[in-house]
Amino acid sequence: MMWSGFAVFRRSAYPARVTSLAPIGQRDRVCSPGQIVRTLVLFALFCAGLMVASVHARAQEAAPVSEAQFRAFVSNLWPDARKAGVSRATFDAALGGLTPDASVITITGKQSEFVKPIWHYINGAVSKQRLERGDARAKEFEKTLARIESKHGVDRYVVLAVWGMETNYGGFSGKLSTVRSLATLAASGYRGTFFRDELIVALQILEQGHIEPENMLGSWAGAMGQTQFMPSSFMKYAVDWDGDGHKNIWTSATDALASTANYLAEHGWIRDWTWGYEVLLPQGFSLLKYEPNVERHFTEWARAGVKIADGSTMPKTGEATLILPAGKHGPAFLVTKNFQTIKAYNTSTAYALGVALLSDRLAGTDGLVGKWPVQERMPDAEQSLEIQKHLVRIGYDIGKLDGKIGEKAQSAIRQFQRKAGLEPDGFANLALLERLRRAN
Ligand SMILES: [Ca+2]
Repeated sequence: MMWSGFAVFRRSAYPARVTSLAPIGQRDRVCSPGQIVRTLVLFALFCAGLMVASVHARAQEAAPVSEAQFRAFVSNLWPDARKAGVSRATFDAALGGLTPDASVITITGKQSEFVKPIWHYINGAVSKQRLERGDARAKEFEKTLARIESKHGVDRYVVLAVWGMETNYGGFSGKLSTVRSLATLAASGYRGTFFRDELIVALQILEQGHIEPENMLGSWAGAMGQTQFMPSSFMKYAVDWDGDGHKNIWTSATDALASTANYLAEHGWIRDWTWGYEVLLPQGFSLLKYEPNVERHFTEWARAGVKIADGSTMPKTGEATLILPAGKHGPAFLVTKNFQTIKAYNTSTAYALGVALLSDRLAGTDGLVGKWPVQERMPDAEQSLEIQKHLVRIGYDIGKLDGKIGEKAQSAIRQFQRKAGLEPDGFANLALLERLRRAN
């Protein structure tokens, strides 16, 4: 559903978001919407697991679209729109007289300039401003959030945190015309038929009368409103909570909150269950024995001496996975399947952890007990690419060679560390790069 990355673009004056990007360290723009397009390559560009692109994604720029091409595209679109149940009146109201938006084409080609470590991203996610605004919104929507939680089974603070991460609790949802953005990308042939298909769904949404064309606004890649749903996600998951007959994720905060809860519930959120916990690992804890990213029963983690950081009792049922997003010297977390469900919104681990930690803070808990290893020397994009190339040379599958260390690369790093007799924490710092160079 969503694309993220928006925040990133915003910085450069583009109000859009693409797949999961996150902005890091900037006032409100921490991340964006997500999921969906996970099949699209963009997400890989924007959100790479633990390192988050902070500026622009390394992407192939879409081809420019002339007005003549755009008009031809619109003419060719009509038969398919009609088959999808779109009336001529709706079609003309949305697309008549429309011109391509060159700024959308430009955004697709922005290059990634650098990557920032996860703690910059997390600090932006739980910034003072975001917590204060979130607390105010929690009060304002207290009763609605409770009812939404009761109906959909999703923790109200997680719903609130997603809203905060996506659009700063409805403060910024993008001001571009969704139809124009999608039509421009589709006319360009960018990413195959993805944007053309989304455009037809956007027209169906207009046909159903949920919103007027001029108010169907969002980010450059088509993520709409306060939930940053792509049209196809809107169709599947949007909810008319306030009962006015319109699924209005643009200007109805309660519709947006309920739609987010419904989205998470439909993606497998386990009712009344947590996303996970910050944990403390005991002295001598062996990552060789208890490798990260392997699911184990909570009781097994307890037997290994792992404790919940705030002193609460480990659950007696259920499974969790250890994640070390900044390696063995950073904070450690046991995450449940609900953490994976947050990733349905945006596939980035950094994003999911941002939502999770923001939700905890909004629920009134203290901040992290563990400290981020801020003194670490971290690789820039070029050095991250070098890390990937070394891993490939050694024979590991790291996914896409893009200078972003994602989950596949981390898995490869853990395998390399294990072979080299190091603790397999999967953390890509400069010490790892030096070790890889010596492994030649
Ligand atoms: Ca409504």
